[in-house]
Amino acid sequence: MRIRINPIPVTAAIVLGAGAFSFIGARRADTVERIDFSTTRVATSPAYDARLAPATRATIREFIIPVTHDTIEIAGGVKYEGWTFGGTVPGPTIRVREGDLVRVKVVNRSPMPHSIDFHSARIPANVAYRTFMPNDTVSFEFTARDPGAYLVHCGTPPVTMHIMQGMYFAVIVDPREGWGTWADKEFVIVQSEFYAKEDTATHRHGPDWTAAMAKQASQVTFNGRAFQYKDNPLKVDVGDRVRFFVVNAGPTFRSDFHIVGAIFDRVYPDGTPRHAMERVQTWTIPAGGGAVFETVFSKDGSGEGLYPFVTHSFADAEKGAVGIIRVGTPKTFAKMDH
Ligand SMILES: [Cu+2]
Repeated sequence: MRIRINPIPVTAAIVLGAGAFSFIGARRADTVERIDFSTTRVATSPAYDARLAPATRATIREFIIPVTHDTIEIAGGVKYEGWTFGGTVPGPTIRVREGDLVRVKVVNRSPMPHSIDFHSARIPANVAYRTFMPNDTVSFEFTARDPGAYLVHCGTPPVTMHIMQGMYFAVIVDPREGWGTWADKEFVIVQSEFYAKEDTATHRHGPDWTAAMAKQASQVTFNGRAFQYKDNPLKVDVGDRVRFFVVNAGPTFRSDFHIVGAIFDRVYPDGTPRHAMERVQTWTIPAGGGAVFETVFSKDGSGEGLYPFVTHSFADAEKGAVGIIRVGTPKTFAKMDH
């Protein structure tokens, strides 16, 4: 049981890292961490930075999330007029621990109404997830009771449009006692699809509603840009145990997550340790769902080399949902054709 001692007023906006975490006997004081998405941008060049840092030891988490309309790159050289949380697609990953108090303030800095929907919260949707106007804000808080890998998205109708425009990111809620296994590297991967059509005058791309209703995606991506990890592989070392937090934003397609040349030692559907499965080749994540995958690139197994990760729904992989994991520094083959 968590016991609060001398809680710090949230209005003080104190940002404390792990070094400032204090113990008093077996009890700990609440510490507050405030993260503003407008100043915490994820690097998107040369690829969206999929590496995931551990959660800090703060127990009260405040997030300020601006909604913006921004130009994003959904494939090499393909500029798209998107809608975002925090200026990137996907927005930054929120990582907290089971039991943390999560405070959210969303600021609408766009010219049209939007909203936010946290799948990780148990909360009255009509209040927290209401649509709000330009220059307005919405604030709510919830206790992260349920460990998992969750989707956050805009829920303003038509929801398909707001998601296909780029309004989503991942929330990771670590189990209170951890995942039970050590991970040398952790990555977050958000699958989503775009329905883009080009404005022939500006060469910029915008949404194709007819294509979206016909489920005719133009790109299917990992972390918002087609094929980006084919050109810029995720790098791990030989012997690493690697944990992937995979969230499927959709809006419509499923994700059949698979690593060519590896077998998942563990899969946690929904990212819940209670759902643990062992020795899995492929696992399907529904639109609006998430899962945690673990594998070991051991020397006597999936050792040094290149390992494509895909959605095994291969028509979608052909449209961009394929990347490479580079284990060690393989010299025998420089390219993979998957
Ligand atoms: Cu929206």
